[in-house]
Parts: sequence; C-alpha cells; structure tokens
Amino acid sequence: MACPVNGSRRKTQVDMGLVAMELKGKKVLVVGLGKSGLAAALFLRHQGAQVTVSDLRSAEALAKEIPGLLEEGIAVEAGGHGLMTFRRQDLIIVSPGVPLKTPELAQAKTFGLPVIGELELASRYLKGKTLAITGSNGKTTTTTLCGEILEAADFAVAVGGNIGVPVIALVEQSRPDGWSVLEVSSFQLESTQQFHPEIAVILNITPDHLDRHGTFDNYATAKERIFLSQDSSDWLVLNADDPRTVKAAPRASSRIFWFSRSKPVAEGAYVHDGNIVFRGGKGEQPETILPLTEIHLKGAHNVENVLAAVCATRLAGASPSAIRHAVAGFRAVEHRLEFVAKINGVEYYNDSKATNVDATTKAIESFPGNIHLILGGKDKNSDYALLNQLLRQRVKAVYTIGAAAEKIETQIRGTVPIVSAHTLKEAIQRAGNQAVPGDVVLLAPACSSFDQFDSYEHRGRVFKDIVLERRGLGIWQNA
Ligand code: UMA
Repeated sequence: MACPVNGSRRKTQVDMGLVAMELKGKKVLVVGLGKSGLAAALFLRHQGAQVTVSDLRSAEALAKEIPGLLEEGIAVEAGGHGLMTFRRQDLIIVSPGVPLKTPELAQAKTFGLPVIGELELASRYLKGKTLAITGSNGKTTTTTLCGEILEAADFAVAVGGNIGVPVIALVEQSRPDGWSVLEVSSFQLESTQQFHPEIAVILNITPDHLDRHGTFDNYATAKERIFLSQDSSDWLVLNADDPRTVKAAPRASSRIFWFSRSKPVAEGAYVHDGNIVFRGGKGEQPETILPLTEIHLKGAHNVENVLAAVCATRLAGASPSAIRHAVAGFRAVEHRLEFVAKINGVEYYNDSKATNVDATTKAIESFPGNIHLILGGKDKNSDYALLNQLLRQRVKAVYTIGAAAEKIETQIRGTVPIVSAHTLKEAIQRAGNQAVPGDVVLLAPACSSFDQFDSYEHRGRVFKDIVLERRGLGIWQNA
C-alpha cells in the first residue's frame, strides 16, 4: 500500500496556521489547578509569561501545590474565581474539568479575551506529528496500544492526554521526527481552535457527560472537533459500525479510513476469516495483520479497539509485523476489564474506567453470564434503564454504591435482585459471599467516581486492594 502519512506533508507551524504564541511577558491565567493546570502554569512560566492560577479549592486544600508555584513566581488565587483576575489577562488557559460556561470565563470571552484549553496550548508547541484518539469508550486502551505499536515500529513516541499525562507535559520530549499519541476527551476538544492531528480516530459516540454538555448532540459535536481543522492531507479513522460516528463523516475534509467488526470496508481495517486485515486503498488486496486468537483482551469491543489501532498505526507507517508483535504482547490496561483474582472459583474484574452506561454494557457483554455487578457513583444524568435487558440476560445481582444508588435502583427495579451496599467494601463483601464457583464479580459502575473517590483510578485501586486483601486473609476460603 502507499504509506499515506509517512512521507506526506510534515507539520510545520506555518502551513497549519498554528503559530506558537509569543508568551514572554504576557499575562496568562490558568483556570483549575489539577494535573493539567499545574503543568500548563509551569510551562507558561518557563516561557517567560506572567502566570496566575485560579482554583475553586481553598488555600488549605491546595497547600501542597502553592509553595512550589510561589517559588516559581506564579501567583495563586485560591477559594474561588475572581472576575477582576479574569479581566486583567492577555490569555486564559482552561483545564479540561472546568466548564466553559463558568460565569467568569463566559464574561472574559465577552470582553474579547482569548480562552483556550490546555490541549490547544500544547498542540501549538508539540514537535512532530500527532495521532489523536477520542470516543466514548475504548480511548485509553486504543491510545496505549497505538503508543506500543509505534514504539515497536521504532518511532519516537510520546503518549498522553486524557489518559492521565497532560499534553503540555509532552512538549519537551516530543521530537520533530516522532509521534505524539493523544487520548482526547470531549472536555479537551470543546476548547480547541486549531488543534490539527495528522491522524484522528473516533472510536464510537454514545451518551456520556450529559451533565456537562447538556445534550447528546452537544457532546457529539464536541467530539467532532477532533477533525475540524484537518484537511485533505490528513486522515480520519471512523467506526463503520457506530451510527453516530458514521453520521460525522460528511462533515470531515480529511480522507476517511474505516474500521469494522462486522463487514469489509473499502479502505481501512476489518475482520476476515478470523484475521484482522487492512486494506490500504480502494480495490487493493487486503493484507493480513494478525489472527484474532492473538488478541489477549476480553470482549468484542476490544476487537474494535484493536481494529482502530491497526488502521491508525498502519496509516502512520508501522509495518504489519511491528503491529502484530505489539498487539500480541498487549494486555488489558489497568482499570479496563482488568482481571484481579480468582478466589474459590469466582473471578474478580476491575472495570472502574466503565464510567458510563455504554462502557458498562460492553463490560457485561464480555462475559456469558453469572455476573455480580457493582454499579454506582456520581451520576452524569445517565439513563440506567438502558441496561435492563442485559441485566436480565447475564447478571445474577446488582450491588449499588454511592450517590447515584437510589436513581439506579429505581431505573433497574424488577430486573434482578438489588443489594443496596452503599460502599465499595460492602459491595465486594456481599457479592463475594453470594457468588459461587463460575461466577464473576464485576466492578463496572456506569458512573464517575467523584462522590466517594478522587478518580476512577483511585476507585479501581481500592477495589483491587480489598479483593486482594481478603484473598490474603483467606476470608472466602470457605465461602
Ligand atoms: N476547578 C476550578 N473551577 C471549576 C472546576 C474545577 O477551579 O469550575 C478546579 C478543581 O478545583 C481542581 C481542578 O480544577 O483543582 C481540576 O481540573 P481538571 O478537572 O481539569 O483535572 P486535571 O487533574 O487537570 O485532569 C484533567 C482531566 N480531568 C477531567 O477531564 C475532569 C483528566 O481526565 C486527565 O487525565 C488530565 O487532565 C490530564 O490530561 C480524567 C477524566 O475524568 C481522567 N476525564 C473524563 C473522562 O475520561 O471521562 C473526560
């Protein structure tokens, strides 16, 4: 096949209209002091900007961060956002978790102040090419896998974004001849202006984050921003089996490659005779990349993730043998249908990253039945009744936890027995006591974690710690 991206246009700031901003002496406000805000503030300061950070959290809550920032010469506004602080700036950088409709931000915009996200800022300074991956589910697995494939193909690779490493933190390690592989969320995409990946991937678009975006359409439109600045020399990889993703295709100016689990595609990756194959151009013979048996990830949705990764990395110039080697050696990402332990014939799986209903659906579908399912956390205006049919078919009991428990119980009532467990610990105990050999205890909560935990990672680690601790204590030896 013609290796499309390799050897094609190289990203330069001029041809993309992406001029890295002159930051020296500029007054820049960073809104939100989480991982992204902290990394952005330090980057901006090192570029010579006069930086202020503003966060809703109190000075006590930020006690760990503040001294280091002051030492760097960065001013800190804690305990709320002050309108005057926002008005006095040349540029505002917003963290992904800060909604654009925050009143101070909205006002700043009406005064004509530029407001961009950390992803947009970083993308103006990243060297080399960018492969960006979005979707409601599968982003982390696909991003990690793409990074591993490109590494196996001997590219210089930096992996980051929503996966947990702010994009701005990749700038220093990015190389002119390398790739930045970015997981990008709707929150990050919402505040982009010229973000322009050479290869963009949309894995799927199903309802999520409706509490932030208001409607499914707003959410889907935010996802589509991944290809908004692409042109005919760029590549867009789309899921031919996902209706909302298919609907996005006519709005793209880039060249589209498809992936499909269910049918051949004219250009892209699909399943044929038990193999993953890739067709590099219309009418070309597909090349075999690897047999499905070499994929060591559970669930049909993971075949889709592999197809997307195969397609994107083949376009980036990875050889079929490098792709096969990396996919065959790839195991589940932490907190993504991660096998934790088998205790007295009962398997425990941590899918703490299943933070929406669709992800939970996919997790349930990965097992034939006999599931004890832990659901709950912070609601995102989701419809849990969408799970009902699958609960009846494959789930033995649901154990609810967290703030969304009551809503979930109301919406799934009459399907399977429900245990109000309140906490993760109690849910594990009660599920473990009820499960019999051959059963699965699955944490796939369909909610975000912020009511009881710092993050989905924290929730997943607590799940694993409790399971492993109880195994160590032999608590279930005779259960
Ligand atoms: N804050 C304000 N004002 C507000 C809202 C929040 O000051 O109006 C402050 C909070 O007090 C807090 C800070 O903002 O101090 C948090 O900022 P943040 O939520 O952007 O968190 P970060 O630590 O910067 O993490 C972000 C992403 N978080 C979100 O999108 C919510 C991380 O994705 C990402 O890994 C990280 O940047 C690095 O890129 C997490 C996530 O939950 C995993 N993502 C969502 C998802 O996957 O579903 C989109």
